[in-house]
Amino acid sequence: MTDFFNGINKVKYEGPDSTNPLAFHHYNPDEVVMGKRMEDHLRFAVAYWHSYAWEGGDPFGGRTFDRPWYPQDNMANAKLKADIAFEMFDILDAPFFCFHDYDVRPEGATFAESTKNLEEIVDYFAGKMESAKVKLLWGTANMFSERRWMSGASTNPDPDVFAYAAATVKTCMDATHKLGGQNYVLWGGREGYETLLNTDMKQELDHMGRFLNMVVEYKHKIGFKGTILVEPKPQEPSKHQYDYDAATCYGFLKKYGLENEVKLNLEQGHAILAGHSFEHEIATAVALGVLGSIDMNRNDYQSGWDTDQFPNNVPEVALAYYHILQDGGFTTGGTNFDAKIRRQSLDAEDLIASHIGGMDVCARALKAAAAMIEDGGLSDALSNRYAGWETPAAKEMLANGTLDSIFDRVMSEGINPQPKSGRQEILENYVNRFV
Ligand code: XLS
Ligand code: NI
Ligand code: NI
Repeated sequence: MTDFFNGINKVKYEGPDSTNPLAFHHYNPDEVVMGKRMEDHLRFAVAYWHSYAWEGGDPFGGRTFDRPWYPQDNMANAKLKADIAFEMFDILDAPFFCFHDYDVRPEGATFAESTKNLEEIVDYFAGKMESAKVKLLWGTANMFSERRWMSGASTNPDPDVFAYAAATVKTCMDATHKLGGQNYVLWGGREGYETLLNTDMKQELDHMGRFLNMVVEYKHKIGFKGTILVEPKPQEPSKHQYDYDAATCYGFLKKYGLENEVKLNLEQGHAILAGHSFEHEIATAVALGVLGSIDMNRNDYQSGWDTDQFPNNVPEVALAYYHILQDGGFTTGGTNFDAKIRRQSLDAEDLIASHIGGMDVCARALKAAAAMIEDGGLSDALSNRYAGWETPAAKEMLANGTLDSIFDRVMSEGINPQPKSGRQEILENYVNRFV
């Protein structure tokens, strides 16, 4: 045991009336919601990058945190960081974590050295995971921080960078596989452009499509049973990113023949950056059959960048889980807190409290979503609104109609549609009863 979390005990569920700030007030892992334990519904993950690798810097200033595992450029500190991370997983009773290669190992002077560092830390994780509860929700490669990635990874104009990216993803998929990861994520950090003046978009998209096919081929080759996930984001760090949003990603997967192999990891803040709501992105993925997992956070609505704050808006999160539950819930996916404490939140206690808050908000949201589903008010309203499509004439029109035959029917039957209320306010008031 390190002394980093001295004085902080394992977090327990104490119920909504408890005044203990380091207890769960709503997240009760064993509580059964719609026939399933809350922990098994929500599948929470702690994100290594925000809680341990990020040092509190912003575009205007450097690190604000002071952690015993700094500087992060040597293996001894990487292991200390892992010790403390696993202590935190235990304190939170977190079922999952997620990481990039770059978060967990020091960058080497060469590719071979970086790989050796990664393998050593993966063995270290594997040793810890033998006795720990925590499992790996997903692994990924950071192909955006180092200078070599400045013009993209698989979309880089330089084939040597494409090669470096392919080799990097191989090592990260191997690491994920070895640790029993349930998914592998690709977020295209710099897969996009700064200006079209220097960019051959068609060539870059073709390269990205070929790259993702290689990922899928490798998954099958090594027998990785997890899901390959692409994470949409419209911009930042690039001015424009190819994986703009769920619908754009689906078009990309379709074009490159991957729509049955790859699903999406949707992030609340990225949905907001794309000008959507989170439930819009989730509903789109559900409609297209590609919902995989979520990155739970929240974006500040005033600033135009990815602020990665912990969620605190139950009504918004409830609608997100409503669509997830309607889709049957997560299979390999889960709720990853791709969220960080503010740079003024310096203490170990802040790291714990932020996750408690996020977990409690999601728990309340899940319960509200489940209550709406069990009550059936929204699905009844939908059935009523689309009831006309259940009539034989409507079904026949959809199955066999042509513009000619439909024209004839409109003329002969004198069809004259009568508008009906969309009842939006009544439905909003309904939701308000549950959140
Ligand atoms: C950045 C992304 C990133 C991915 C993993 O905005 O959210 O954190 O989730 O590379
Ligand atoms: Ni993310
Ligand atoms: Ni993000």
